Amino acid sequence: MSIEPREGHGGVHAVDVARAHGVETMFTLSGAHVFPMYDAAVKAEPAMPIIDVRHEPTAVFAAEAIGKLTRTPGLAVLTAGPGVTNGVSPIAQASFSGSPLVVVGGRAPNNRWGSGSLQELDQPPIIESISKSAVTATKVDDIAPAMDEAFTLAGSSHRGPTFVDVPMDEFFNSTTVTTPSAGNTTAPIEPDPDALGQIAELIRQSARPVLILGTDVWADRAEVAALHFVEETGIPVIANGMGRGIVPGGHPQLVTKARSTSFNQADLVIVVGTPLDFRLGYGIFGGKEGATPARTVHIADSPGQLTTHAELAASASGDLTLVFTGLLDSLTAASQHGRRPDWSSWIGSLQAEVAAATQRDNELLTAEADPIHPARIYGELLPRLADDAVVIGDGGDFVSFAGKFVEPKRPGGWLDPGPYGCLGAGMGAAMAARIARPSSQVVLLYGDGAAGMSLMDVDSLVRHNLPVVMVVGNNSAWGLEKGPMQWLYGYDVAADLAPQTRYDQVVTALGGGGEMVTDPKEIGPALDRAFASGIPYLVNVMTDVNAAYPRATTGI
Ligand SMILES: Cc1ncc(C[n+]2csc(CCOP(=O)(O)OP(=O)(O)O)c2C)c(N)n1
Ligand SMILES: [Mg+2]
Repeated sequence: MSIEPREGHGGVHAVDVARAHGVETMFTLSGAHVFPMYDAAVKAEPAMPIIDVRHEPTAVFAAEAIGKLTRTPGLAVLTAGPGVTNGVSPIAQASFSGSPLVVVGGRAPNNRWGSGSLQELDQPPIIESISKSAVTATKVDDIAPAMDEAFTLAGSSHRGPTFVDVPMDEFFNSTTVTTPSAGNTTAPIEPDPDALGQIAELIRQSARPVLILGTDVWADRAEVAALHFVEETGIPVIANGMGRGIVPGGHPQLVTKARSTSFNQADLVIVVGTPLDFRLGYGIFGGKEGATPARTVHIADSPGQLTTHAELAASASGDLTLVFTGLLDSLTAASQHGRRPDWSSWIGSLQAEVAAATQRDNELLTAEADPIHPARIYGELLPRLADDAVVIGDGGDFVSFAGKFVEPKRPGGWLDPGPYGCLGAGMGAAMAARIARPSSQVVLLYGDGAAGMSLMDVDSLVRHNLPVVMVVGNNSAWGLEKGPMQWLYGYDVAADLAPQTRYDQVVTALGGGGEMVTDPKEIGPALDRAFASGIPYLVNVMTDVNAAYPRATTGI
């Protein structure tokens, strides 16, 4: 890719590079330090849409979610000082989730540096530890190369956020630029064939293997190769993060509902594209009551992602499509010599467990309880979800229930808080989903606590005509903190929210629609009205604060 020589101010060059890297939308909240970005976006041909929000985290969460959904880096533009520091949590989330994201910061002018001009803050040192790179484009001529590098780095495995700030005087300066670019990403990393051979051998020897597919399988565009591998080998699968939907919900090899049995009884667990963190028992599977734990294999999209704490039987890193095809080739070559493993009884026992769990789930999904059990909301939502729906979780227990009940039919449509667990990410993600998937349902599942962090940005949904359906599981509490505090201390504090707050009326006041629901039978019709409304619409369901999520992990 090469950009024609062009005369213009710094913003023109920054927007040119962003567009060359596939950026279609800019997310921002105004500040004079970054006006050149707006001027360039408005005058670009065609103009680049600017989605301006009411609080910077929403802009950065939106850009991060564009990265997650489209696998092309999203772009957020933050004004100097407080604009940039308001972006810290979402940038950290992008780092934890491996989301491709470029953040452009305004910066106090060079010609005043050290004299105390407005918002004079050296920002890269603040962002450095939560990004792949954080640099200042010191001169107008540095802007295009710095942006080009930021996009290439953000979009290359292991993906993540990058940051470039530009001194205001240089941003407004003009220059002529020709930017050579190697393209969006660096070359794919070839996995080591010997490592793949070793893993294939472990799989062949295994009587009870389980494969875990995580976010990076999607992020690395390996979902087709992964499903092919799964179907060719017959291996049971558990999905994690954006790995959900790669093996479609209802597939006979998807045993997420038999998660604990799978982990406890497996003799080999192969984890692909996700860290061995608290969500996966730190990489220790089984081994309870003197039993032998499973052997663990870790496969990552790049060497830096491989675990340093867990004991591994083998590991490999590199482009995940090459990993899956390499593993399958190795297994197929061996099975031609009559050594194809037979896991049918293992799969059969897990399927029986899945069927039993589905039966148990059904009782909760249809619960008539008063106050409403949060699971009933999912009982009503699931049959109304199209295969290409984008479902976003932002909250505590209410979102954990979503994780339990929603099994996406396609990959790339499930956005959860990820290992950073940052409340407040949902509104930006919903904005991004509406833009990236214009014809899909977009459903934002909000805990009432989480809703309070971003609900004012319904104003942005309305101004920019971005209809999404919001569903609040309103238990009048920070439920995921209230329960544990009760358990630890026998009392709780700082965990209650006002009873029956009318979040639906907040949305109505901001120009959307909504309604409150207290009767379980009314949830379904309310959701139908929400999907049919064509405006930002919030269904505010009063739920039972005592119906806590039955949690197996604490995150510690
Ligand atoms: C930014 C941020 N602040 C605080 C927390 C700690 N936290 C985790 S879950 C939770 C409660 C969430 O409450 P709500 O959104 O109402 O969902 P519920 O658990 O009640 O279903 C809190 C406060 C967090 N994860 N992120
Ligand atoms: Mg709550």
